[in-house]
Amino acid sequence: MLELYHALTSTCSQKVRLCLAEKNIEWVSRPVNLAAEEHLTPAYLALNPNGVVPTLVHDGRPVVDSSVICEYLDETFPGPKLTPEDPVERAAMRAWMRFFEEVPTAAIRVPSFHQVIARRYQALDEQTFVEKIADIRPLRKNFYRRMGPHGFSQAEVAEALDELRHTIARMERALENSPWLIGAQFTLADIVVTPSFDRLDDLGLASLWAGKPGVANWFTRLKSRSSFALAYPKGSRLSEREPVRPLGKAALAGLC
Ligand SMILES: N[C@@H](CCC(=O)N[C@@H](CS)C(=O)NCC(=O)O)C(=O)O
Repeated sequence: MLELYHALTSTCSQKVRLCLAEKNIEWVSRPVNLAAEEHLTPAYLALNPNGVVPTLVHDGRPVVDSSVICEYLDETFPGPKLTPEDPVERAAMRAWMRFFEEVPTAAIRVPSFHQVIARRYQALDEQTFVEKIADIRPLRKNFYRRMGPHGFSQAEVAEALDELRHTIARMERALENSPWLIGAQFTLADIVVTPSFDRLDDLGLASLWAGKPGVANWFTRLKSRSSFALAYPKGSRLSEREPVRPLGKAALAGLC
């Protein structure tokens, strides 16, 4: 049996749902309510000591980390191959995946939390926020501490947007003359960065790829694949659940 512990709005869970849909794999959904801190319970921490979603459990054995899970699924299950045969292309795909983890996946958390999730905590004082919200998280304690109950500083938001712009510019060079990041083959590299684009769109930041036709057409092609609708059922977007606070002009202009 293949079980996925995940949350609808979690971008890391969305990566894995896209991968499962692309490979036509049947799976059992184990929803985890992040707002209710179900990912911090002893039972969940026994599966995933990082206290984050997603976690895949295959015949009782847990596999953690969304990109690792995607590679595991592609190696283990039949269906369309999402990894190139050619070793150099495979290395290029993995280099994109590492870059996406290091740069845009980390950067997208800043506007997501600043524009939406921080609002949940705005009534708390700093000390209560640190004790009750930040310090209970094994992996994200310092990220939450940096954010505080009122969101990130304008400078931190501007820095994150700068990293996202850099990512988009780099992708544009790869996608100018090619449908997918590794050329003709749709691969895990395309999958793992897609949720960051959908999140930017959801946060009202699609203007970041204005004037970048390679990236814009790539995202349109991606959204027209049948896997996209399957991976994003109703309720998968933050804006469907909570208000999105628009960013200040200074952060958008990168002036901070
Ligand atoms: N590197 C991990 C990161 C997973 C992650 O950060 N998940 C977020 C949701 S997208 C989470 O569970 N956050 C829990 C929290 O904020 O306490 C992966 O890719 O699986």
